[in-house]
Amino acid sequence: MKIAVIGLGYIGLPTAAMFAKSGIDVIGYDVNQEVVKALNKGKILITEPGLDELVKEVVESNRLRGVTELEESDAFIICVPTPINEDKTADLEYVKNAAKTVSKHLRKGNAVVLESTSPPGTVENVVAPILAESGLSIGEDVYVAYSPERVLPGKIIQEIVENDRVIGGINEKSAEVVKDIYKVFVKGNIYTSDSKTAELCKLMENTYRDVNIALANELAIFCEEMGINAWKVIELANKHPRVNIHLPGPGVGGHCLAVDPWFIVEKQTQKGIIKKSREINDYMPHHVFNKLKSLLPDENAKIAILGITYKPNIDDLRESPIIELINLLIGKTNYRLSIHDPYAHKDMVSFSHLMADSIEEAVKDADILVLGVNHDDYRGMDFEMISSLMRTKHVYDTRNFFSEEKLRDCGFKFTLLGRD
Ligand code: SAJ
Repeated sequence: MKIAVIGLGYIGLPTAAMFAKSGIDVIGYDVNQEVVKALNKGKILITEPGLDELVKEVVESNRLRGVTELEESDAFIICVPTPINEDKTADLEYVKNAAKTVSKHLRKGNAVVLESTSPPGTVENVVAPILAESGLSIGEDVYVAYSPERVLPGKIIQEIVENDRVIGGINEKSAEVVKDIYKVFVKGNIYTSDSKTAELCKLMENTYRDVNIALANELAIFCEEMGINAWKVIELANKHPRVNIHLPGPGVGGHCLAVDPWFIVEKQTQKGIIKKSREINDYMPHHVFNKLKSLLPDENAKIAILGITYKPNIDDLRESPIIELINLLIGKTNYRLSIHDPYAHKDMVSFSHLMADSIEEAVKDADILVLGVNHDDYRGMDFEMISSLMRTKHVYDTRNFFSEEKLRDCGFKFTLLGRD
């Protein structure tokens, strides 16, 4: 069997490598020649724990190779991005282009799988008609299915194998054929359904989290008005066996939770809680911005921000709420800013001149330290030393991460999102 993976990003590359590791002949196709060139040297241009070793191994054993022209294969797996347009609808250009490329190489008996997160109906109404241009009968000559990725960035190698998987076929035969393909490396259960159900299932997984986090954020804002600790409320409420409230914070980032719910909203005639939740979560950086302004009435103040990625211990800045906060501070105020993040490199941001090389440099002469993301690197920080460097000893914790007691012992004022 030979498998072609189209799109060698965070999902395509590990998928290609996993099939290759299972002994299958795999080609990886990407429109970006740099990615293909690197792959053929056994190298990757993204950061994901364990992926570099895995790719090196399968490239060296000639199981995986990068191509700039797609070739005939038995199965084609499309893993291209689905960005979001200005008007919050899905941009399906990459999916359409990938499907067009595949349709030129299709033969009877092939399978085509879409993994890209897409609005319900994409496989049936967008991908299948393009594949039909090959002249083959979709569902009979060519098996077509949707199979969403569910992996958590930072844990992809483990989760791609262990997580349960949903495969939604354009018909039953397609679902069964594609299930047999993924069986070679997936250890989790594989469930089959139709393609629209699988598409919406993927979107609802992330929407469930987004709505739940919006609930926590609404609670946080309410608790700040009431002087109640939202984190404590959630901790205690979650002792109930059927309650699982997520955590509040400065907003929701990443290319999944902050985007996928919109792919449902775009198809809804009656908008409701899903759209509202997106708005609540998108408001959170503004909430933190307003809080900072109220804490620091003098715009000569210096703000040190620690942690800017969209979640802890990864280098991904996509949709990061802290970047949004920084842009608000730069665009609308005259505060002096100093920013630190052990994962974000200077060349990844537009405000590289504000990036400090160390925590010490960031907090020097600052009037407030804002914790944006709870990276492990910030555990056990030496607050005695930090207090000697700051001009005003004040910490604003947006993640309930630091020990308030320890900070107060070092003479800090402590402000907690969701309480103060
Ligand atoms: N966040 C909160 N409160 C919480 C949990 C998260 O504010 O209680 C924030 C985080 O700080 C972050 C954002 O939400 O900014 C998203 O983080 P995440 O860890 O929830 O999710 P992602 O976007 O990294 O990955 C999600 C995962 N989906 C689910 O857990 C349902 C992953 O399994 C999916 O594969 C991925 O989206 C995707 O590609 O769709």
